[in-house]
Amino acid sequence: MFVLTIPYVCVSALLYMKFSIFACLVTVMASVVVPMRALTLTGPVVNPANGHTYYLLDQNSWTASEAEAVSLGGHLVTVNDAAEDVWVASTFSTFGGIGRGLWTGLNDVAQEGAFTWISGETSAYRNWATGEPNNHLGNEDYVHILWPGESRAPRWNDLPDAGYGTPGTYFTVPLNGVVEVASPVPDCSSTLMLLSGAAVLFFGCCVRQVLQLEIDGRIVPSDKMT
Ligand SMILES: [Ca+2]
Ligand SMILES: [Ca+2]
Ligand SMILES: [Ca+2]
Repeated sequence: MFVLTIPYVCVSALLYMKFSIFACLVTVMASVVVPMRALTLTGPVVNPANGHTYYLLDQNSWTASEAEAVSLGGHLVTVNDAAEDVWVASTFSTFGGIGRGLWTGLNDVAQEGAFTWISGETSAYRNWATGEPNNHLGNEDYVHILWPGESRAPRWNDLPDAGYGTPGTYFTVPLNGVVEVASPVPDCSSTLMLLSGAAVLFFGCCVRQVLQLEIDGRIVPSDKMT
């Protein structure tokens, strides 16, 4: 009954009261907030070991990658143990057939030598490559997993925010952020709830217009419509 009432009210309004469906649709569209997502190369990918969701970002600086990670609802990955370390490297480091350095959330930007995870987690797991972290030239505060082909891969190295050479690269090697989101990705039921909310808003908009026109006495009989 409720479902049948919505189109009846809206169609009636259209036929008899010069109702502006365009204005109503604009109102509904403006009310349904679609979250903006950063560009990703791949994802979401679920790690079966912890149920977390991961994304591989396009090559970028560590800071820009972390900003993208936040927009996706997470942070650059916190590598909690060897199992997650292996899974991240094997899943993303050769995506598209290209060897990639992978930004993690580990950094010592706040205090030199005191590495912390940007997520706030306190995992003590580390997998430094031989000779790292070396804070080369006093300007390396951001940690990545070394790319396949580097002799110490897949161990870890500290780099400047933008890498070296073209920003977001280690000269010819792309540096890509890996995002970890602890919360599950919205499923179809969430989408249905969103659409249901839009339908309710549309219905409310129609009723409001009808009531307003009745109050204003601006109802136009069908035989007077032009
Ligand atoms: Ca993790
Ligand atoms: Ca440093
Ligand atoms: Ca280094």
